[in-house]
Amino acid sequence: MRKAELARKTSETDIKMSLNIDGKGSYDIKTGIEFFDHMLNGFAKHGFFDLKVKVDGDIGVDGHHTVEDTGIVLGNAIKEACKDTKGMARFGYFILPMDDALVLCSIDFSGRPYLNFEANFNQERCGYFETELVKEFFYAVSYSAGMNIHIKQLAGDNTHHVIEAMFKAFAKALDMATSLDSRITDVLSTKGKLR
Ligand SMILES: [Mn+2]
Repeated sequence: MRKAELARKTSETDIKMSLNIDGKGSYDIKTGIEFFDHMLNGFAKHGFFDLKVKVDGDIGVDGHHTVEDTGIVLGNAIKEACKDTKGMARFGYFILPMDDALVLCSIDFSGRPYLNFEANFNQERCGYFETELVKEFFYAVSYSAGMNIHIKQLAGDNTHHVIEAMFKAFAKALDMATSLDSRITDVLSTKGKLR
């Protein structure tokens, strides 16, 4: 089982996380922002990752530090759990529908960070969650995990649906990219090295 257990504490957030890449989709997530919990629950469930997250963040300021720092720790946890890159599929993609919403997510778990994020949200908030933080979250994940992430909204009016489709599309793409393929006997790169 590929697992990671991490803790990160700053003056802004105190985060404890455990991740099992080879899980069954169980989750226990409390970030203090219920909409964000809802998104991470969907990420764990649909990626078949076991994920526990406890965040004590300065949400009295706003959600920025909590969401960004959770992205940093999740990226670090993915990188740590997948430190042995041998046999890993590396690329993953999904186009996920959710009623009106259609979202593409494509990733290369290459060791190189990059985020391309194309979306237009109709709402500034979903509950207490500021929608501009979705991009901050995926930016943090891409940099701390060391992966290319392209996320593109292909359709959708309902902001809740579009964001939820992003988290689920990312989950499916990451599940594919981190899957082990018995045909890959070494590391899937002509350079012979990932990261
Ligand atoms: Mn929902």
